Amino acid sequence: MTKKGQQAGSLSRRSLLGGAAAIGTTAALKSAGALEANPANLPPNVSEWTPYLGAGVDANPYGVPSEFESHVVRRSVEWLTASTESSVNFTPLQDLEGFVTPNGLCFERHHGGVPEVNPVDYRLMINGLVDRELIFTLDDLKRFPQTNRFHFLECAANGGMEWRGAQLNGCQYTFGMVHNVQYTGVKLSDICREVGIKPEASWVMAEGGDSAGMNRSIPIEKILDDCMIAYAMNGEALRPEQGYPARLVVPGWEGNMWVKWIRRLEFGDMPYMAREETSKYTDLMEDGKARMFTWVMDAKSVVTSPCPEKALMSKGTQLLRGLAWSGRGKIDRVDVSLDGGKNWQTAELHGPVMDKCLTRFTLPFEWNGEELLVQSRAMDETGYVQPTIGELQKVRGLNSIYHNNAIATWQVHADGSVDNVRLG
Ligand SMILES: Nc1nc2c(c(=O)[nH]1)N[C@H]1C(S)=C(S)[C@@H](COP(=O)(O)O)O[C@H]1N2
Ligand SMILES: [Mo]
Repeated sequence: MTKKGQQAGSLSRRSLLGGAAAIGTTAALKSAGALEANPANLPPNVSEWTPYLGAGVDANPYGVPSEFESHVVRRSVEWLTASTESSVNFTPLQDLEGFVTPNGLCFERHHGGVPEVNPVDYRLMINGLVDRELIFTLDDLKRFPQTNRFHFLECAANGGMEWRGAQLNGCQYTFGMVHNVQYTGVKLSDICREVGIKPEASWVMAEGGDSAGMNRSIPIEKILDDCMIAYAMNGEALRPEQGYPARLVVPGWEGNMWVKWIRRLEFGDMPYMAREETSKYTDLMEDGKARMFTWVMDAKSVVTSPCPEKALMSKGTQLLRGLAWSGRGKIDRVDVSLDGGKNWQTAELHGPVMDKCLTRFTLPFEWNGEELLVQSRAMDETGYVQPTIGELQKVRGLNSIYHNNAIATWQVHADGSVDNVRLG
């Protein structure tokens, strides 16, 4: 077993996490006031906020979280990308409950910054092997029949830094390139009916309106199956970071294909071999060849508490929390181990358990100060079982970056603090 950081050479925990390193530790919680209550506010006293009128209804025309939740934010890792415009940040999974990611906390990944798209000037153009090449306004899209679906979006690079050993000491940094919202929009099969697809059309090239002009090829079967153009998330307009005013939704498939600020769909009869599916988002194997078009995100899970940011604060009964998901369908079962994979217990799944959607699980356990090696293992409705990193590396070798869905291990120490470690 090696500890985080050991294989990362000069990468110290401090430099990786900066100010965020202490979050979740006893010291940080103390300084945030979370542990040391003011006795004057406690029963049977009248708390200081009780005798006075509170803020009025106009204080926050658009509501924001309590100031005591200000540590619940997206975070980025400085050395991961060259600039903020071509960068990524991470969802604070360890601070969320249920299975919905709040819009302001959805991780962001963009290759050319967030464009400011005026919805009045927004257009979606359809061209290529169709009977009628059409250009839709946003209002046109909103006149189509509507579909509402919860789906996770995971970047294929999620956990990519962990292939060769535990590096980033946090649930947020090792698993946070995933979010899960309810999308409202139009099924692409309905748009296809409107434009009429020629029989020889077998691929669609989806192109973004950002400065990266990011594009991907998608097989027509997937387009007709469950892809959609979304114009809302969690009930409100898409956030600019997530592709306002419209993005492609490709359920269960790698996040890179979910083209944001979508401006064009071209129907063709071959893949377009775009940068993002040749140079990037391919998996380099041991023999020097790269796997291409590895679209589906296989079953994966993470324990969100305890985790490096969520130390155990007391002995006795604890409630372990986690999230599981699969790009192949519904989560069927999640098992949890507290001893590094020797013994497993089945966790409770909190419904609704939906297709290609995050599923919350919990498991109560007793803790009396002993060291734990906490793992979770997801199984989906196809029978697929989340692999160990050893099993994954046997097939994939050591060159991979993308598609790491291996079981992770959190080591809980006697003082309740938690580290990301590599077993095996
Ligand atoms: N137009 C455009 N679409 C894009 C990107 C981009 O840079 N430009 N990034 C892709 C990548 S790599 C991912 S993982 C997802 C991230 O979606 P999010 O920002 O909503 O998390 O968007 C994808 N769609
Ligand atoms: Mo991505």
